Amino acid sequence: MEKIKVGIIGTGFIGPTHIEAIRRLGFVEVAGLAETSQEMAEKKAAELGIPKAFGDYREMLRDSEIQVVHNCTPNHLHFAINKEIILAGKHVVSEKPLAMNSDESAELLELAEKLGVIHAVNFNYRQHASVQNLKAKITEGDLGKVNLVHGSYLQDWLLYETDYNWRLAPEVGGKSRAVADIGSHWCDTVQFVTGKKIVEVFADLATVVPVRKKPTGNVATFGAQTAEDMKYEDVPINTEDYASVLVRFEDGSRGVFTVSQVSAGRKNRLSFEINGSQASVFWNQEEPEKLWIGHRDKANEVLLADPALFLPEARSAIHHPGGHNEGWPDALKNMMFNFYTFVRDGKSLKTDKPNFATFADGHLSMCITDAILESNQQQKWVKVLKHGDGSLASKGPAGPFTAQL
Ligand code: SOE
Repeated sequence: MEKIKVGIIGTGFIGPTHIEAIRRLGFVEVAGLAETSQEMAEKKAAELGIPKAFGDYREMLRDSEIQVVHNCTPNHLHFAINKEIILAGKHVVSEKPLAMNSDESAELLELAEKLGVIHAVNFNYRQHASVQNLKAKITEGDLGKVNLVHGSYLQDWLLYETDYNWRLAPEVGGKSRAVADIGSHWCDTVQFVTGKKIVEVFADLATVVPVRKKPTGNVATFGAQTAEDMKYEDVPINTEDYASVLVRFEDGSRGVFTVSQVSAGRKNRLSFEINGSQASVFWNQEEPEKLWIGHRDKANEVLLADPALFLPEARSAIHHPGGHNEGWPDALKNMMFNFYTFVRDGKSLKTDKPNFATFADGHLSMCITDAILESNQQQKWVKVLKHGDGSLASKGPAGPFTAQL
């Protein structure tokens, strides 16, 4: 059988992780990549062993061999490039956030549905084997009624005033930083496991480091700075390093989460606790094989990920026997596997239920972010509205992308 042919736009931090996950599938081939210049594209294609290099992503969109395109560019380019991918009739996997605001994400969702392409947004944390198993457990009623959901997503890669990255500039990263970048993952994961949508928020945001020292060169996400980068200019920062958000779910249940990119020692700690009427659970992305299960009338348990102990619905998400721990790259591989089997099997989002986050989830995430920003500004509860009239009126194409992911 012919392999599905894929093109990747952007090869900073996240693009190569997509490429690696795709290559583990076996039935999908990364046929091309696009970068900011022909020279850069050829250099990256040689490094990553990809046959076709494009200095202009639009040329790649015109290549009839390419069936699916991954948008791994910086945030400010997501909307326009996603739109062009859809208009080129290709299936699309986009990095989050889908766009710069929920009007734009509404437009993308409507366009993708109209043109019938398969659309996915890379909310990868829901693809961890233990998270898939937890969803099945909650659906079976193991926790009873879910009453409370709380947790945090903490990182430390922006702790120092000398830490700088394109995500800090609102015109590139967007008007929300910590909420859009990592709060979006927390919300997606807990909405996925509980099966309940967040409908109202009350937020408090803060910029802990108000002025940063920007190196004169580009710094990739999680990238260490070298001696050559040591020339700085002072820049004022007006996106949040920190947020705490009270949330209400559609059935009236409550929750709260904190996000921070300035918490020393916390590298990529997405964690949540769910308290149900019969039992509780706690999960932490940095130790993804463990699910703590809390009881009132008997000893608490830790369920170590093990196919023999998982519910049948979650077994396809775990690939090794218990104790052979799986982690972040494996969750990303599950995301790609679920997307590409959907494409390979000729399924349609109109009739089949996907096991990956679609542009509908990406749009919901944008609506939550918009509501959080409004709540912080107005210091009151704000409803998560699916706003955006979805008008397909054209916004101009993206132009060349210049920042590094
Ligand atoms: C940076 O905060 C980042 O790379 C996010 O952009 C990713 O979505 C998250 O998975 C890890 O951290």
